Amino acid sequence: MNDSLTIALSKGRIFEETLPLLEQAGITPVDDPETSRKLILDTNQDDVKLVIIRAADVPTYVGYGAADVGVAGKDVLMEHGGRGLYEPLDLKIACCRLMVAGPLGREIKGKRLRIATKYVKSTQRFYADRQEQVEIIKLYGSMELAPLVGLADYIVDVVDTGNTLKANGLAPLEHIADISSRLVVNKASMKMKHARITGFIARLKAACDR
Ligand code: PRT
Ligand code: MG
Repeated sequence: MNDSLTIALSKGRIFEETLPLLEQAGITPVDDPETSRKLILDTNQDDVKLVIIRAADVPTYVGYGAADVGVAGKDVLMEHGGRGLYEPLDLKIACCRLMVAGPLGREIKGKRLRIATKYVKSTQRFYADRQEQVEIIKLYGSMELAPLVGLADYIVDVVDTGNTLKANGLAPLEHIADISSRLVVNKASMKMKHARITGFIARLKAACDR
């Protein structure tokens, strides 16, 4: 049986923070994705490959089985819904908070709030739970700009240090969820490559607990 392992990762903070965990699990990439143009990276193990994709695409690749496992932020998983995926391990990396943010001290009363975000589903759920009607404007990035130019009253975005908000005259206002990155596993791979994948999960878990 083919027991190869394909691991989906995104460039940037997830790659950087997953790398030490992979190394402790015995997997070292041969190329550096920040300098290589390759989208499929070889590792020190012949039958282990890394595929480098956009953060928001990781659940899709793993859900369809194009990668066996992957690392994705909980923010991304909450939007995706998790179809076809197991989420066996909190890697406790790339930690941040999903927040409502906006200008301090602005009184908005008597009208329907406009919220700009790329996290449409999480935003819908948050305001629905509070039985508040809001208008959600879908953006793909630079959410901080929206309240500055009158596109929206507030934004929903992930916040780490809060420096980006502050630099734009905004502040975190309401906490929606604590976010960290999770290992996700394709459900069919888990069945077909059970020993391989449970072994991989156990080694990653040991690395996280260290
Ligand atoms: O950047 P790109 O458009 O390619 O994709 P992406 O933004 O989805 O990927 P990436 O690599 O930026 O983020 C991957 C994952 O890292 C996210 O899904 C989160 O789970 C997690 N994470 C942790 C963060 C942050 N911290 C974070 N600070 N993702 C984004 N940010 C943004 C934040 O929104 C702000 O604009 O980084 C900026 C700096 O944050 P402050 O608060 O430290 O100023
Ligand atoms: Mg980003």
